Amino acid sequence: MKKILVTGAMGQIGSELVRKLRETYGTSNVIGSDLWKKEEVEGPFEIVDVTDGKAIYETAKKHQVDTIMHLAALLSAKAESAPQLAWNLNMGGLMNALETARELDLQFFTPSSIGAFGPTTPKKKTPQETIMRPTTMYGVNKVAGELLCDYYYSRYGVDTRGVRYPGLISYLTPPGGGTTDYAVEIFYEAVRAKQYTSYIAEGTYMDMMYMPDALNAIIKLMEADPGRLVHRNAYNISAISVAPEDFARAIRKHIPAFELNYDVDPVRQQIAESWPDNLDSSVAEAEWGFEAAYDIDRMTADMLGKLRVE
Ligand code: NAD
Ligand code: AKB
Repeated sequence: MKKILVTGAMGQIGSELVRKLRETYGTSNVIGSDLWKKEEVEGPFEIVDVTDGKAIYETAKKHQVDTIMHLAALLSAKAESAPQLAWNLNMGGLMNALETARELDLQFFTPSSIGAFGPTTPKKKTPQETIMRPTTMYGVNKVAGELLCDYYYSRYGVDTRGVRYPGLISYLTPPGGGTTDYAVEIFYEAVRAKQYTSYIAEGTYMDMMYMPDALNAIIKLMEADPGRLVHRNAYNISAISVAPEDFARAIRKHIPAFELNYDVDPVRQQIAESWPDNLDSSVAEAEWGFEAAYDIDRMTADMLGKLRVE
């Protein structure tokens, strides 16, 4: 049985990952942690600032965990408005969490992103191994983070594993300041106002994934036979390659009056244009059996159903 410490557990991924892990491994075996906590959140939880290495170490030791899932980070758009803070949190926090994993011999997961790629990367069917010259602070952090995780594996034998997530779509916790946030907002606004004004331009494709597929991917990767994992940090995974107008088409099948307008934000548009249209996930499929169950229509039906009920 695993015992897992999750950092950044109040965020878009963490809030759902903790629930899913508790369903899988039992409530007492999953310790959430973040800078803050919603009152209603139940189960073991610690306030931990990941820039404080001692705090991560002591929390992991106190709860005798065997795994860290390190999620605390600043996302792409926020990182672009505070690049120094992003470096300190994204790199400093990762280094601290890896050090704890090394010292206590823990399994380690942290997500990379499509943001690790840049404008010179092949845009379509982006290969697992290819040019990685990102032009954002977030991307620089993600590439450096992937290399650091590989280093901790090859130098110290820490069992580090990761995926390059696309933009994630979910209905429980709003996204925390990324370039792909529009892909969540569009569903909330479709239900609330039957219209959405997109800050990403028509025809701009990026990879997206529904949260259940993203969570299943973590569990599958962490449980995979280590002998089969050649790439480790980090695997391309892909589900739905979409532009804003594709979401509008899918939403109109449920809300025919839905209107999509555009008011493009130059900063986030430039970031989006520097990222791939869709990743090739064949290496993840071959090495640990990655698969995505949700296409755009199935995800749209589920998202709208869940948001209408709330
Ligand atoms: P989020 O912004 O929703 O949540 C991040 C959490 O980290 C927040 O709850 C925040 O309070 C916490 N945090 C911030 N500073 C902290 C600190 N100093 N100490 C402890 N906690 C701190 O982010 P998310 O979307 O859940 O992303 C989690 C990870 O997944 C990040 O590494 C992100 O780059 C990666 N990722 C996310 C997506 C996505 O679409 N959500 C896609 C690709 C990769
Ligand atoms: C962001 O837009 O920053 C994230 C990501 C794809 O990494 N959603």
